[in-house]
Amino acid sequence: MSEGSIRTNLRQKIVCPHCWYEFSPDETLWVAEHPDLEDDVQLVDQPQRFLPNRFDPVGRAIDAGNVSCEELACPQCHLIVPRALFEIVPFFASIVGTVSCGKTYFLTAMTWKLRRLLPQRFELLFADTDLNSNKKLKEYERLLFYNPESDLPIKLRKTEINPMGAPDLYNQVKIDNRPVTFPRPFFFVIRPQDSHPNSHSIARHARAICLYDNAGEHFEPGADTQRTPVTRHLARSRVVFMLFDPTQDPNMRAACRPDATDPQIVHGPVTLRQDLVLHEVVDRIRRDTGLGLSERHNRPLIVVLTKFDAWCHLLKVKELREPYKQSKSGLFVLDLAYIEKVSEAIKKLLWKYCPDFVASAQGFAENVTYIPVSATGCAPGYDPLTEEVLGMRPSDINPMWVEVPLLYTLARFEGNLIGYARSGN
Ligand SMILES: Nc1nc2c(ncn2[C@@H]2O[C@H](COP(=O)(O)OP(=O)(O)OP(=O)(O)O)[C@@H](O)[C@H]2O)c(=O)[nH]1
Ligand SMILES: [Mg+2]
Ligand SMILES: [Zn+2]
Repeated sequence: MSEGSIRTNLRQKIVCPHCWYEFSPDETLWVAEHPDLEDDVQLVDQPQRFLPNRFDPVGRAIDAGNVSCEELACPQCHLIVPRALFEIVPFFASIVGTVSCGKTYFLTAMTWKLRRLLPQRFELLFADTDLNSNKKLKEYERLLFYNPESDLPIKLRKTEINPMGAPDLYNQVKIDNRPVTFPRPFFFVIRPQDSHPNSHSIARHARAICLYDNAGEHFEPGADTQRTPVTRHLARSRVVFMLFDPTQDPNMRAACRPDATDPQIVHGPVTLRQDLVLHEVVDRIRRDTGLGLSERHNRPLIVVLTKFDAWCHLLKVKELREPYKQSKSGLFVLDLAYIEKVSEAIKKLLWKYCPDFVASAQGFAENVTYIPVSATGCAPGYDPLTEEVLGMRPSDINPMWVEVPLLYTLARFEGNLIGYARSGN
């Protein structure tokens, strides 16, 4: 995308959200539009990518069939890079955790909530970068939150690990003639609306958010390789959301049991080593960023405790109040004092049951915050005959605090999109 190209306000360096290659705008490939220009050399059933030397009057590249083109692609992996990433500061976020800890439910509930809350309370737009992104996530949002059959229990599928079985979750490309599998990111833009105090400088304040929904197996030792670099976003991420599921921890489960009704605690419990996932993630970040063993990561680590509805009695509260306050201007700000008070209480609780996990988290990152969330606000059903944990009825779903991990990170660490108040309760 060199002279005569479509935009003038391009970022100097772009990071590909698929393969992590960093490139300059003039290395950008375009996607051919002419129907004869099929079969890209690195991708299956995709139009050719090309480095343009001709542009039309509005700056679109012209392909070898004389057709003006729209889409842009990465010079290394050839996958399409949304235009937003050429103009807006990227914000990569990693969601990490064991199998079944609640990553996909959390991601779905978070994006659903942010779409509504950000315009209503914060004068911010939260939107898909284009119509094609986020198909899978929108389907999940539809099933949980816009389902006309709201009394029929629904269960989101486990995140598939076989790329052949889930083309909507993975991209397979050839790089240097070798097949490589990348997880498909989800893309959103957050930007100030007209009435936001920073609406005059959208380019500086907006963020292009890239999120990844890995399968829990991807965090097992040996799962991230040159051919399957499925978690390399960790090194680029502005924040790591380390999901911790108290129902998978035997000590917390035992403490919960007297008052619990959730089948994940009462029946057929699953115990998984969440400390090992944290160690693996820390090792990968140290390896890919060159962070020394005695150094602490300078990006925030948010320990997100999932399924709060199932263990809230351990904290002796049933519900968390909304962590927002309305400022004099009418705009809402984040109540940091309250979020940090809750974080301290959760840290204390976790320390009681899993001191090794807390010590590892604190030893890894300079900023660690503990945030409880519930993606569903209710327990899944249970079939005693098959001993299977079932789904939830959409009409019972009522998420709690799912948006708080991202809003807290943006407010504290990412410029002036979201205001916050620290004092008082
Ligand atoms: N009680 C309760 N259960 C939840 C909640 N969120 C998820 N679950 C249950 O946890 C199970 C696993 O959730 P997923 O989001 O699919 O887990 P995951 O981390 O994506 O798992 P993988 O895709 O296998 O890595 C679901 O089937 C739900 O029954 C919640 O907020 N509360
Ligand atoms: Mg999943
Ligand atoms: Zn790439």
